[in-house]
Amino acid sequence: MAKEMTKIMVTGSAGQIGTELIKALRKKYDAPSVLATDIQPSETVDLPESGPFEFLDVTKKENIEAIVQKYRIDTIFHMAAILSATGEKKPRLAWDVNMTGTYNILEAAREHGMTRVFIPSSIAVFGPETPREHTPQETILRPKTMYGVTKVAGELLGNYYAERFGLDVRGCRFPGIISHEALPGGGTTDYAVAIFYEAVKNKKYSCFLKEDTRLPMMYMPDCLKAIFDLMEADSSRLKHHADFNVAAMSFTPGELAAEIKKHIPEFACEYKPDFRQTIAETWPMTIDDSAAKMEWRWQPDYDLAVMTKDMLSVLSVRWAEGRLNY
Ligand code: VAH
Repeated sequence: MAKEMTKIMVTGSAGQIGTELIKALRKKYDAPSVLATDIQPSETVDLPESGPFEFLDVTKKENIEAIVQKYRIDTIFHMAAILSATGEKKPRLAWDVNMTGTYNILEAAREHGMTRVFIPSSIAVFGPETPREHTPQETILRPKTMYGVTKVAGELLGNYYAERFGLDVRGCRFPGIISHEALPGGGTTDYAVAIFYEAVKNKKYSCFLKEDTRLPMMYMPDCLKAIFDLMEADSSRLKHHADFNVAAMSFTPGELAAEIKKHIPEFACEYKPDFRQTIAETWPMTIDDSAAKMEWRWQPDYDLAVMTKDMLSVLSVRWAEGRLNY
């Protein structure tokens, strides 16, 4: 009988995915059994009051141990990470949080015989030597960012714990994620979040990537669907562990701007590439996610048109009600 996910902990709960993962987990599981944690103190974290919160610095093993014992955690969604752009400005911080943090989480899960651990990976594991069109599941992983280095190492560590210790570690290589809850947090793909806020508020945006920079992207509801589908998949069907390619759509800033203009005709976008252009050009343009489709029936629901309509409708209402907070 597969062990159940009953006492759940989410790290990085104030982050872009964590913010919405907490709400989705508390909706699906028993809310008091879903513990939100983050390095930001509770008073600064806009988390739903529907469940427990603890301050957690994942680089401190003793911090994790105390919380895991206090709440008898059996499942961890380890979302705490420093993303690509911030990681290039603060590589030591990215290494400490992404590597020491992930090692500490895996060790705690192993020592406590936990049911399952989710560790997100990223298309940032790929580099300029990787085929950029229809990037394969098995291919060259030579990233050119510290974030990418930590994500490759995180996948390898997760796979090691799965094969050496039998720990049920699962993870996806997420593309850029777009959402209307948490504000952009230091990612190279975050232009695709900021552009919506700027379009609603100012009807214009200055993009830090070139107009024709194609990147794989995914709307938050599909990101959450991938996490739930993978974590609830029958383990006997899984041949991979912590490194599934997943895809939903691929677009350029120019294509996204054109889609926004269908709803806001006066919207204007200019392009002023910065250091993040160099990062983006080392990443894939499209992804082959056939392994995820085969092993756990992955299937996205949102494309560029549907996502754009949804993002603009949510943010326009928030702007009209004076709640945009951007
Ligand atoms: C970043 N949003 O830009 C993250 C993501 C594929 C990129 O991992 O760093």
